[in-house]
Amino acid sequence: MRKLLVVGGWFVLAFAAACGGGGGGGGDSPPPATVGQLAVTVAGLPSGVAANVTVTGPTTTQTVTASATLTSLAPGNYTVAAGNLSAAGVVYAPSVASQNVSVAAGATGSATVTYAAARIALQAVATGLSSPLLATAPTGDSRLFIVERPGRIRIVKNGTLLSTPFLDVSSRVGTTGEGGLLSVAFDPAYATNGFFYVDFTDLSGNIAVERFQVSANPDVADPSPLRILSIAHPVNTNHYGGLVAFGPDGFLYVGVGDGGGAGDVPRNAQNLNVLLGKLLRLDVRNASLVQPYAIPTDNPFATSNTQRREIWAYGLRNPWRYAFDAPSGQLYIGDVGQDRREEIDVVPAATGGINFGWNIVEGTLCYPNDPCNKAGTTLPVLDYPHDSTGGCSISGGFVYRGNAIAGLKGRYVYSDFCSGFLRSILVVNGAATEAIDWNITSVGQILSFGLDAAGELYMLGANGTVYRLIVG
Ligand SMILES: [Ca+2]
Repeated sequence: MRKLLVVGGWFVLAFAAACGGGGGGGGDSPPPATVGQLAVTVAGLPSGVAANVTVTGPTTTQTVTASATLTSLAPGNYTVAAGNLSAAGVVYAPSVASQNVSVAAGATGSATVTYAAARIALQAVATGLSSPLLATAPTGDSRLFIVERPGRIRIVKNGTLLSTPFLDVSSRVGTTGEGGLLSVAFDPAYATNGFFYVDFTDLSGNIAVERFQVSANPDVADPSPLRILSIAHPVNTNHYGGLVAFGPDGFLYVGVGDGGGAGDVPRNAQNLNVLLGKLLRLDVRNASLVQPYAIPTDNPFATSNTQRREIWAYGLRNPWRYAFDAPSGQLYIGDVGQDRREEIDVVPAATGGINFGWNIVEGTLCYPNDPCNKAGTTLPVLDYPHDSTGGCSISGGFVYRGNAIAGLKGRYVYSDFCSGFLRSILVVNGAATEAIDWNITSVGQILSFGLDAAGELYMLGANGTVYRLIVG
C-alpha cells in the first residue's frame, strides 16, 4: 500500500522583497564610461530575511543580502550565485542556483534571484519491512533493493514490494546487539556480471563480507556465496560498521567499527595491525576462492609488512554509513559518537591514510577529557551534541544529485536514530555551510538512507517504512 505523508508544500510567497536600486550610485543613473553596474533584485523572501547571494566578477566578490545595485564594477562576466537559507523554521531555496551576467562599461546589468519556500514531503514506497537498513539499486536499474536486518534483500519493482526476497541469508545471520544483514553493494558492472556484495554478522557475531550473483531470474539471486572477508569481532555486540560500497575508483570499501563496548579500550581504531575501526579498500574485480581480493597498489599501507594493507582510513568508531559523491570527489562519513558528539567527516575520496581521530577525539572534543594531542587527526566538518538539539547516533545519508527536489541539490543529508530529523549541509571548500533542518518530525527513529539509480533519496524508518523524499 502506498501512503503519502505530506509534511509541507512548495509555495511561492505572495509578496516579494522591495526591488530596485538600493545601493551605491543608484540603478537609474548611468555609471561612468569606464566601469559598469549590476542591479541584483532579490524576490520571495519575507521582510528582514537576508538573502544568501554572492556576486563574483573579474576583480571582486561581494555578498548581497537584499536588493542592491553594485557599482564601480570592472567590465566582464559576473556570476550571481544564490544559496539556500532558513529563517523562522522555513527553508528558502532560489529558483536558480547560479546565473551569469555580462557587465559592460557604462551600462547596468541586472539579475533577479527569486526565492521560494522549499519543503520536503515523505512518500512511503514500502511498508511492513523488518528494520530496513539500506536501499540501493544497480546502475541504471529502476528497481529499489532494500536490505532487511534479519537477513533479506527485498525488491520494490514498479511500485510494488515483491513478496519473494531477492536474497535470504537469514539462517546464517546473527542479529544479536547491532548485528544483522547490514548492507549490500552492487558491482559497478552488475548489468553484465550480476555480482553483488553483502556485509553481515554471522551467528557467532563476526563480520562477514560475501559475494553473490543474480540467478537467471533477475528478481532472485543465486544463494551460493563466495566469502570475501571475515573479521573477528569478539566480546561485544555493537559497532560493526557494516557498509560495503563501491567507490568511484571501482574498489570495494568496507566500513568496520572499533570492536564495540565503549571507549575503544583496546585502542583498535588507532591500531594499524587490526581491521577494526577502519575503512578498508579492496580490489574484488578478480575475486575467487583462492584469492578473494587483491590490495589496490595505491592503498596507503599497500607494501607494509607491519600494517594491514587493506586499510584505507582509520581512527573511526562506528562508521555506520558513509557515501561517495562522485561529482565533487568527496567522501562523507557519518561516524557514530560515544557519549558527547556525533560527527560528519568530509574528505577527498582519493586521499588515503587519513586518521579520523577516534579514540583521541570524539567529534571535535578530546576523548574522554582535555587535553589531547589532535596533531595528525582530521576533524569533522560538523559535529553535534547529545542533547535536545542534537541526538544520540548519526544516521549518515548521501549527497543529493537527483532531480526531484531543486532545493536539495548538492547537499549532504543525514539524520539521527534518536531524533529522527532530516538535516542537510552544503560542503564548500571543506566547510559545512547552509545547515538546514527540514522540519520532518513525524516518522520516528531513522535507521539509514537509500539512494536509487536516478539519484533520488529515501529515509528508512525503524517503523519498517521506506520513504521517498519528494517536493512537499
Ligand atoms: Ca573523528
